[in-house]
Amino acid sequence: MTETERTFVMVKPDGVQRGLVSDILDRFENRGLKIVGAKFMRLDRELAEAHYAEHEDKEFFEGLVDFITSGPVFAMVLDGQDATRQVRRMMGATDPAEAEPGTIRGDFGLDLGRNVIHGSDHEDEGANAREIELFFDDDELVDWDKIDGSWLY
Ligand code: RTP
Ligand code: MG
Repeated sequence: MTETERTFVMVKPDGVQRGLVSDILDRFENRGLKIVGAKFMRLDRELAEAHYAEHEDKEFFEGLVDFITSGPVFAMVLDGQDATRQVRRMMGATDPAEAEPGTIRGDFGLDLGRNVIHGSDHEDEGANAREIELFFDDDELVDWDKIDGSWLY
């Protein structure tokens, strides 16, 4: 059986406002990533500050928290082979101006602050587990197998 991992992904308020949730989800499902959790929600400041704690000393932190709490988000947990890194590749560079066409940010991102999507950092070991735990209770995640689990993952 192929080894898989879980990763945390979130369509940001700009992506929700622009009606991009289904397109983004489509890309991940088509890529073979399996949904194990999903939640439409609005972050309060406490959750937003905890989520972006690594940036708390940066000058853009307040604006980032303002933005991410400004409207609903679509949070999800995806499972797949090398899922964290693959999601980051599909998202593209942080700054949409630098993101390759064909990536989510390259196709939809407006600017650095409104870049449509968040995914756990694959270079930060533990980011996945930390973010999944921050956003989801254990009983909100579903452990399930695709019908032919020997080659579909
Ligand atoms: P994210 O955490 O949102 O998935 O984005 P990322 O890993 O690609 O980028 P990160 O460095 O973690 O930055 C988090 C978010 O902060 C905003 N940002 N603004 N200089 C700036 O004004 C600046 N730098 C980063 C971006 O919206 C970025 O997604
Ligand atoms: Mg980040």
